[in-house]
Amino acid sequence: MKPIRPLVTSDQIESFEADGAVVIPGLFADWVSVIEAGIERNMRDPGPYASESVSAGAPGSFFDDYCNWQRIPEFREMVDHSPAAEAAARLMRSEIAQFFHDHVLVKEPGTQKPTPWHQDSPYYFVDGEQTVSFWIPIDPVKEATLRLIAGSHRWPKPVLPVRWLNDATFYDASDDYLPVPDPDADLSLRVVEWPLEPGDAVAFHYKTVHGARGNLASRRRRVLSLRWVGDDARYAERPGRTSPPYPGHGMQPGQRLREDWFPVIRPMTAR
Ligand SMILES: O=C(O)CCC(=O)C(=O)O
Repeated sequence: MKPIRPLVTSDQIESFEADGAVVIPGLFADWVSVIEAGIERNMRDPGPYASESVSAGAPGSFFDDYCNWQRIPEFREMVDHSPAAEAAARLMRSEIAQFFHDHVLVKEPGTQKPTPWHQDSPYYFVDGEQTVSFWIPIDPVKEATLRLIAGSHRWPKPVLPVRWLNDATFYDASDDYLPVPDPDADLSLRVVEWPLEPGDAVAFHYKTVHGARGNLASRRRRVLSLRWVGDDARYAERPGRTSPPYPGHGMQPGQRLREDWFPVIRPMTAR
């Protein structure tokens, strides 16, 4: 009998805790066609938050859209039935995996636009140490892969969030943040990045600083990110409209995210 391999090994959990990021080869290998169909449906029928981050006249396209899982059946399937919830709970060492949102990120061939270095948590209305996103490419990626600054999830202050289109400050109040780092110039920062195959995943903490190069390859770079929180996550206010905004959510600082909008999955085998 073949031994049963755990979804996420102890070594992977320890790397995730130490670096704020870890690669999990093949985690979604059986889900590539589902994700592909979902991305295609999403791009054919974008939602209200769909956005293009390449300026008019510049080469290529960087499409992103999020919060579509309730209307895109393939994404709902990923939330309910893929290994994501169980792997998230294990990585966060959490009883629960609560789904925050889906995010599609497609860089067409010939796109020079890099994804700016950023942390996700300053854009989000959630605080907590138990957080994880899975960045799942469905095309092979090398240079256009996700790049992350190891250990940045433990930095003492958040990094200034910026707008992807033009690098403008995301909130008016910008004093409480560290400047956006440039790890290609500051060699004291250690960048981790991996060439990936379709269905591999990079799991990373919401506070891990990350970015990506443009896509100068001859093939598309289609990615689905699935974002989760754990037991300690609480609603937090930010100095302006967050991304995603979720208008009318009605939550107060310190409350858990409402379960009717952010479903809680209790993976039976997670601990
Ligand atoms: O795909 C990219 O270029 C950036 C992805 C990202 O920022 C994320 O998934 O949080």
